[in-house]
Amino acid sequence: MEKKNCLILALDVTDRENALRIANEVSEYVDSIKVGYPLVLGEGLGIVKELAELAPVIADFKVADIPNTDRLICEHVFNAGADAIITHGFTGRDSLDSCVKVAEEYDRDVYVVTEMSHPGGVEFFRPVAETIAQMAADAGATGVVAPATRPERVRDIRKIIGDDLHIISPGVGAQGGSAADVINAGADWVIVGRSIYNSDSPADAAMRICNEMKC
Ligand code: FNU
Repeated sequence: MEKKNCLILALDVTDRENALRIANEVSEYVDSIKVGYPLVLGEGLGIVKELAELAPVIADFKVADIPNTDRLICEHVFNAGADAIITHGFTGRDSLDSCVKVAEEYDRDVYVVTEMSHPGGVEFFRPVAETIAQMAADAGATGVVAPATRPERVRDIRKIIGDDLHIISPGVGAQGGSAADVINAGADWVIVGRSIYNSDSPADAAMRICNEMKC
């Protein structure tokens, strides 16, 4: 993904019409559009191809299965036109290796969740986040997902993965995180959903976040 605005739109609306309207309105401000279960379960995987005409698509399926199932999921998602996939890491190195292998075959990207951004994200992830980050680096992932709600954790994770891997960071706005703070802590991109798609003017909301980050 090319870094222009350091902003990724989390497009968690559930219908095609709204999704395409919002994506069109904000496309000049975002480097990528992240889709997940809400939109894909609502409209089907075909929505990925339509959105990919506006910006590269990250498929946030938090893949978490055995290597063979992970492989099948990644193949489907990349064939559908996604540029990148988000996977979990707690399933272990063999599962992650399977996703990275498919991504290499398709020349696409893999991001691994280290510690989630919501309050419950500390319960089980906190003790293993650094180990997962190290595994992501060892496995040759493109980058990791780390919480904008805890910039100090983004700093910790950056120390582990070094400068080669990217950090994409959700939790800005609706979850309480600040875009500027987490970019200063070492994130490459912020991921923002509700603060943009629930705004009366998604384009203005996206522009304000870009101005705040001065990326
Ligand atoms: P918004 N997301 C997240 N925290 O919020 N993929 C994580 O730790 C994580 C994620 C996603 O709060 C979440 O599913 F790994 O409305 C949603 O799509 O700005 C987006 O990031 C945040 O949306």
